Amino acid sequence: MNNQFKFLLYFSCALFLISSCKKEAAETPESAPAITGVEASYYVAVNNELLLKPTIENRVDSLVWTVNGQRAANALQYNFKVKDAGTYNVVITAYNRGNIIQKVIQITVARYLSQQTNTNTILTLEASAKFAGKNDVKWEIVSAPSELYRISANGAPTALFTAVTKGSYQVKVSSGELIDTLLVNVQQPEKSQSPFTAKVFDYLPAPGQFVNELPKYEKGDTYETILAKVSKTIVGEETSFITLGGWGGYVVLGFDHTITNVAGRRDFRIEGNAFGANSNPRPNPPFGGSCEPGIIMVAYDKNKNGKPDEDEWYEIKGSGSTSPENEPWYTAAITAKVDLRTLRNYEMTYQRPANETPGTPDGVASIKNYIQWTNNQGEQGYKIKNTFHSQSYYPAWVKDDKLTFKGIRLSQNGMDESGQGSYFVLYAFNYGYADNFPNNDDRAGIDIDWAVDKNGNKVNLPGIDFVKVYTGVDQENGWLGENSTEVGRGQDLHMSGINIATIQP
Ligand SMILES: [Ca+2]
Ligand SMILES: [Ca+2]
Ligand SMILES: [Ca+2]
Ligand SMILES: [Ca+2]
Repeated sequence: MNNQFKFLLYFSCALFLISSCKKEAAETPESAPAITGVEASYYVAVNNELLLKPTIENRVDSLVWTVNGQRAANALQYNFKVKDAGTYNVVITAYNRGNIIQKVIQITVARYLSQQTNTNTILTLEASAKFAGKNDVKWEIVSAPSELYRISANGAPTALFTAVTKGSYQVKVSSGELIDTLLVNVQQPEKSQSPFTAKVFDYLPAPGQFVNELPKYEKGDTYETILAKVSKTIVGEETSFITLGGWGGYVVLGFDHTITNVAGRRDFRIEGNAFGANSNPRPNPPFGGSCEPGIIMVAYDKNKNGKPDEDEWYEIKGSGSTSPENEPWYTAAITAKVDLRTLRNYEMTYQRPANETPGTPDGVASIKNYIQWTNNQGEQGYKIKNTFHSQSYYPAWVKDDKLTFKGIRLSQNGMDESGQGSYFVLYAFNYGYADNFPNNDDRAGIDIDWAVDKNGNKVNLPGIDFVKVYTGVDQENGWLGENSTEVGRGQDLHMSGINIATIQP
C-alpha cells in the first residue's frame, strides 16, 4: 500500500466519522409521526377494493400494514381487498427514530353489495341461498347514517327497505347460526324529491255545501277538468283546500317518492282547515271547534307502476275506528244524544236532488227534503240545503243519478254547546285523521305503523306512496251544515325535517 493510498483511506474514514457524528446530533430528538386521513371503521363488499391512503405527519422510516396480525405491506398506502366476509383489523405502524406509532382500523367485509338504491324508495332485499325456506329470519340495520329508515320483514328471507338519508347501510341477516351481512348504498336520485303531494289520482265528493265551490265547478267541466282543478289546489307547497263533501266523499293522492315509515315517529300529515273554538261555553272542554275527521287509507306501489291500481289499501286505524269510548268528549256526547255508533262496513247512497231552487227570489232559502239518502242499516232521510250556499251540493260533473260510498262511519262528534242551536262544537278524535287538528298541531301527524289490513291486523309497512282520504262523520250541525272533511297540502314529515313522536295505541 503506497502512502498516497493510505492517506486517501485515512481521509475517507475521518470524513465518515465526522459526518456520522453530525448525523447523530441532528437525529435526537425526532418528532413522532402522526397518522391521519383514515377512518376508524369501514364497510366494504367482498372482492371490492378499499384504498387506504393515510396522511403522515413528520418523517417516517417505514409504514407497515398488518391485517388480522399478518404483515401485509410496507408502503405509504394499501389497497385492502379480501374474498371472505368478516371483520378485519388493519393496523398501520409508523416507525421513525425512537418512535413507533400505530393506528387501528376495523373493516367489515360484507358478502355482497345489494344493488344501489335511491332515497325514499322501497328496495327488496334478499338473503343468500342458505336462508332458503327459513321462516325465522331476522333483519337488522347494524349501521346507518341516520335513524330515518325502515326495514320491514316477517321472518322470510326477503325484506323491504327504505331510507330517507343517503349513505351506506349495513344490514345483518340471521337465522340461528346463519349470518349474512349486506350493504345497501343509498343515493340521492338525480331528480329531486318533493315532501309535498305530487299527484291527484281520483276525486269524488259526497254531496255537501262546499261541493262545486271547492274546487269551483264551471259549466262544461268534466271529471278530468275537475281533477286538474283539484291537482292545482292541493299539489305542491303552496296550496288551498278542496272539500270532500259529506260522509264517504274522497280524494286519492300520491307523492313522488315513498314516505318512509320511521319507527317511533309520525311520518306524514294531510292538512285540512280544522281549528279550535275560541268561546266554547263548556268548562275545560277537550279540543274542539271545527274538527271534521277524514279517514286515511294508505298504500305503497307494490307493482311499481306509479299508480294506485292493484296495490292493497290499508286503513290508518285512528282512535275512533271501532268506538268513541276513549275520546275525551265521550261522556258529553252521550248527554248530547249524538249518534255514537261506529259502523265499520257502512254504505250510503245519495240521490241526485230533484229541485235546486227553493222558490224564493234570492234562491238561498233552505230546502229540507233536498238530497235523499239511504244506507245499509235500513235507514233513509234527506240532506238539507242550507241558506248560506245556493249552488248544487251534488257534484255537477257526475252523470250518475246516485252515488254510493263504502267505508267506516265514525261516531258523530258535533255538539250544540249553546243548547239553542247557535254554537256547534265539533270535537277532535285523539289521533289518526285528516282535518281533525290544526295542521301545526303534533296530533295532526300520522304514523304509518297505525295501518291495519282489511281484517284489522296490524301491518308492517316499509312506507307508503298513496293516500286516500274520505269524510268519516255523517252529521248535520244545524246552521253550520254537514260535517265535511277538507283536504289541503300533504307532507312527508321526515323529508321536511319534522320530528313528531308517535303514540302507541
Ligand atoms: Ca312511523
Ligand atoms: Ca301500483
Ligand atoms: Ca267542512
Ligand atoms: Ca274542515
